[in-house]
Amino acid sequence: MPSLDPISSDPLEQVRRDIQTMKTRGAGEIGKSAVNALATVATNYKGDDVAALRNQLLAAAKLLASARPTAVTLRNALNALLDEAQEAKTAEQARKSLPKAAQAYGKRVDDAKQKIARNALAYFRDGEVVLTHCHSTAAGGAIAYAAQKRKGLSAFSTETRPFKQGLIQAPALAKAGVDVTLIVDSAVAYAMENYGVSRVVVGADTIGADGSLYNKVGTRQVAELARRFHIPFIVCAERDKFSPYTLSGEPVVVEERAVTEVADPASLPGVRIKNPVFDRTPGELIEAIITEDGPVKPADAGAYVRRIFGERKLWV
Ligand code: RI2
Repeated sequence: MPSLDPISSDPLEQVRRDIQTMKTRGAGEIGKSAVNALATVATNYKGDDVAALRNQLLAAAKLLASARPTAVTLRNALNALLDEAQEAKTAEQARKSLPKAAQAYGKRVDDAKQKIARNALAYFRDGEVVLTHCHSTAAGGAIAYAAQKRKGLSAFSTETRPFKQGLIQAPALAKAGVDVTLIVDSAVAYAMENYGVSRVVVGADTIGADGSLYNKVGTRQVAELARRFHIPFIVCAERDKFSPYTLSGEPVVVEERAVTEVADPASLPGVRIKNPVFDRTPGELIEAIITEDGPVKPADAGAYVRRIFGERKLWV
């Protein structure tokens, strides 16, 4: 991981830093903060040269896109705002339209999560015992909604080492009224065998055109175990989690973060540490990806990505 810059007085740099250090985290929230940052670049621009403003926006978007490499939401969100800047005929128009577009983007993401929760309901029965991994607002929202509509639903939330997002997910589920139990990541097989887990629900950082899922490291292990125990595995993800870059075969970059998130290297002389924070789950282990447009089968992911993003320009 690149070394951290000192606290910056530049608001754009601060947004980048907050994303990189995971003060702002969760793919959807990262996208929202990025569009708001670009809107601020536009409103802070005092000149009347729209081309110069567009160049500033592109440079800002490239800087923000570098903050975290895996969740495609970040680049999808930036591309949407850069499209908007392209539409503006004057700098004044861009100053007005970008904040509106950023606000609309945030609303679209929030609305999408509500639709996903409704679309996912068909996958939950009364008495369902759900297991989830990491903190995903899309997956968490679907579980919370199902708990309202289905009798006796309960959930297991993994701790999610090393960043422990399970300590965000579990209390968020409890707050939403879900009967939730926290387990360590290595207890997943035990929970599947002994606690009656009947469905796995996770979020997504990126979904490739081949239907593979990039999500918090450990998701693949959960999916493999779910297959072993014949437990269906679904993903809750807005459109923006699908990657148009993968249509041309561009590989998804898996972020490796500072090893100090895992352990203090000084306390482990002679030991090398690695910290990949996402992994790839092949589509064959996934029953369906629940989007705001309804369920998408992994085998249909390519057609879906083409339909949503086919003609869009990839600015960053
Ligand atoms: P929502 C998170 O990544 C998790 O991997 C989670 O599944 C994904 O973002 C999606 O989150 P991180 O930022 O957009 O914690 O569903 O590394 O909230």
